[in-house]
Amino acid sequence: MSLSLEGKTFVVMGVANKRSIAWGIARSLDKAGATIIFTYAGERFEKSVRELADSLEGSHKHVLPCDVTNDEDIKTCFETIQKEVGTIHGLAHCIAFAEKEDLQGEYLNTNRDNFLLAHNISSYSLTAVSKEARKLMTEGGSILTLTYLGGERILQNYNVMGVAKASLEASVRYLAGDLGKDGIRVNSISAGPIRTLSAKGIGDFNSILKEIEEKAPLRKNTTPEEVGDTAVFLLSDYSRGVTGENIHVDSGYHIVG
Ligand code: NDP
Ligand code: N5H
Repeated sequence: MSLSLEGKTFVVMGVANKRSIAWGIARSLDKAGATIIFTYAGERFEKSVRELADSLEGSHKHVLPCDVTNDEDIKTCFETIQKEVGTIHGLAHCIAFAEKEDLQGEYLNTNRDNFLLAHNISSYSLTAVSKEARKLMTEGGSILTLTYLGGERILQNYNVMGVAKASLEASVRYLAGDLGKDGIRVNSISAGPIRTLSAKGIGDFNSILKEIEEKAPLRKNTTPEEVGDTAVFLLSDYSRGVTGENIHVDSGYHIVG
């Protein structure tokens, strides 16, 4: 067994730009020799995702639309993959959304529509894409999603996203329970804060990063490369005994009281 992923194909969902955690995962997969299929939501990102895909060492020809709020989109996307590629060996789900107004103040003020939107995109979507991906994972494989510490404890301003991440983490366990018999593992990475497009406009992001530098056991912030390399481990057979797990790639911050 080797950590080479040559001959293996993975779907990476959620590259918006070069700062995206999904892009860190894609770079690590590319280094390991894997073939990557990219999916994006907004049309405005198609060109940039294709340019990024072309900038990698390997040849990654497939860049497909997939808005995870739309069942038809998900079905069409995976049918296209089935037709054009066939078997896949795993998937990295790097997608979340909540309305900006809900990422400040009191969680209590979240209205029903915004609660459902955050849960739809950030949690249910993992279940929806896993159902379609399973059909193409004829040799077994590994599904991965991204979560944050705010799903385990209250963190200021994370609010409805924390509740959605708790739901996502529970989904990881139930999906692991369902898919284990098909040789498919399901895990999450809980990443430390990384300055991405999603994190843009968060007022006190600098002070959050500073606190981690001061308090985390490793005294440094998390990089997309660190998340990418753990993703390669989870997507490879080296982690063949691991499922339903949440691995913190956060310089150890979550153990600090
Ligand atoms: P990015 O902004 O780079 O990525 C977020 C992605 O979500 C975008 O590519 C966006 O696609 C996608 N997305 C939103 N709505 C939809 C939709 N309806 N259908 C399909 N895709 C959609 O941010 P990150 O890399 O930071 O986020 C990736 C994941 O990492 C998220 O789950 C986030 O919660 C998690 N995470 C981030 C941390 C951080 O500090 N940055 C820490 C811990 C976890 P598009 O732009 O095309 O709409
Ligand atoms: C405790 C914190 C700080 C509070 C911030 C919360 C961030 C939540 C993440 C969600 C995904 C951000 C989000 O939905 C932003 C959108 O409302 C606006 N942005 C967009 O629409 C852009 C253009 C697109 C690309 O973004 C998305 N998501 O589609 C948490 C931070 C310390 C860590 C963090 C940033 C965690 C995380 O989960 O991302």
